[in-house]
Amino acid sequence: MTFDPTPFVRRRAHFLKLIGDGVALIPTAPTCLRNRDNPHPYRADSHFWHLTGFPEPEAVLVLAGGRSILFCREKDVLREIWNGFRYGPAAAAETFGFDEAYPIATLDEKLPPLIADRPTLWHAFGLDAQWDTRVARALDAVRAEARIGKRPPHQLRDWRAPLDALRIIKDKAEQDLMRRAADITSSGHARAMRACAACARTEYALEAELTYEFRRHGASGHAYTPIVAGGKNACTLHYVDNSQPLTDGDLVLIDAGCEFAGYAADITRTFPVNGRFSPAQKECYEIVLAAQSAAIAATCPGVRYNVPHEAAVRVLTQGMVDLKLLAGDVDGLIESAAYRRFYMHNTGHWLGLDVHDVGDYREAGEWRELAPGMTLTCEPGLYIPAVPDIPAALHNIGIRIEDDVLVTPEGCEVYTTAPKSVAEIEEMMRGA
Ligand SMILES: [Mn+2]
Repeated sequence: MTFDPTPFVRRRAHFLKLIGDGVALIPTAPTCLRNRDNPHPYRADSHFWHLTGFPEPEAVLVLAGGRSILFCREKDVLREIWNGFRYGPAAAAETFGFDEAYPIATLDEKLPPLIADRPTLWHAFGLDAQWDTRVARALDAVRAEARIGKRPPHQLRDWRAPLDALRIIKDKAEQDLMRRAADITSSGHARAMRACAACARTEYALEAELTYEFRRHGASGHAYTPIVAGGKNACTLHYVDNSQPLTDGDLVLIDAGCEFAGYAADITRTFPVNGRFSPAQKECYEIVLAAQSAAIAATCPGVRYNVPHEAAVRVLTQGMVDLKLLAGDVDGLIESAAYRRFYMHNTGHWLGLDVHDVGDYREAGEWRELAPGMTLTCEPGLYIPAVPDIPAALHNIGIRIEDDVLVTPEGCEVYTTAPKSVAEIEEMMRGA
């Protein structure tokens, strides 16, 4: 499959226009050791990836004067025998559509003339202390040439604000990749349900089913550490040990998503270990499902970000009253935030290259209006602790249902399709 640089070239052109006669310096992520000389699998920085699609470490994108310039590793026959293919500057420029490309070893020498006499330097302060130092050195090198008429940029700005604003709207190419990530993740969750019904009766065995399904469809792996939480573990919101046996009669909550071509999916499903919801489990589940339906129905352009959350909270709070978890009138319980005892998180977040993607949630003090191309999760939940004032049948029930939603001109599109209704889940598990 040949790499198509078109969407990346288009994004760079867009950003170049935005910075005018400024210069932007955008490095990719450093490699990171796991222990001793053994690195974590490499992943590019999301901003750098969004503008380049270039997968190698030790690379920097410079945008200046309408041109995009890559600094990257040189070809190296010996290193390539050990660690694999490198593009090298010439092939990188050709393949990824850069106007110029140079060896990364020449960066410190080439940077001062690139930034000299430009009014604005765009740099992400504090993202990487070593990189901050390197940029400061380049600025000092320009200042040292003041007497021959060179001027350093007199305005320093952070490129994260404008790039985040670009990234929050997903273009067509991104929508296609996110749909693919969602499809793979949906089949991973379906596989975990079938495996649970058939034989896999530990949290880690279900995690393995997800990993298998993600990798065999070409995803690079998990987009974030998966949560496979049986029984009361589901009430620990960020439980990631995934180390326990599953118990017949309990629910199991799985929050997992693959990463495909850099893009995250993020699905949560909750299902009975033995394949049949108990009456109490079903009652709770239907409340969360109704809350999610209300939130998805409220997701459309022009609506403020908090509106789907408030729709979910209303349904959940009514449900808490029906379950006798709370007493009082729904408006009052929402007003006093009493519902937070059983629903303590928000109903969603932006989704994209990062699972908790970039982009402001508020603008000028107001929740932001949704617009076509924005992509967010919808994930209401209900978490009931085992305490004496709560009926025992409800103890340790933790439920979350999460799907990935694209805002469209007409309303929204739900990307994710893993079995979700009680009937769909029970049928999927019966078939196993
Ligand atoms: Mn999520």
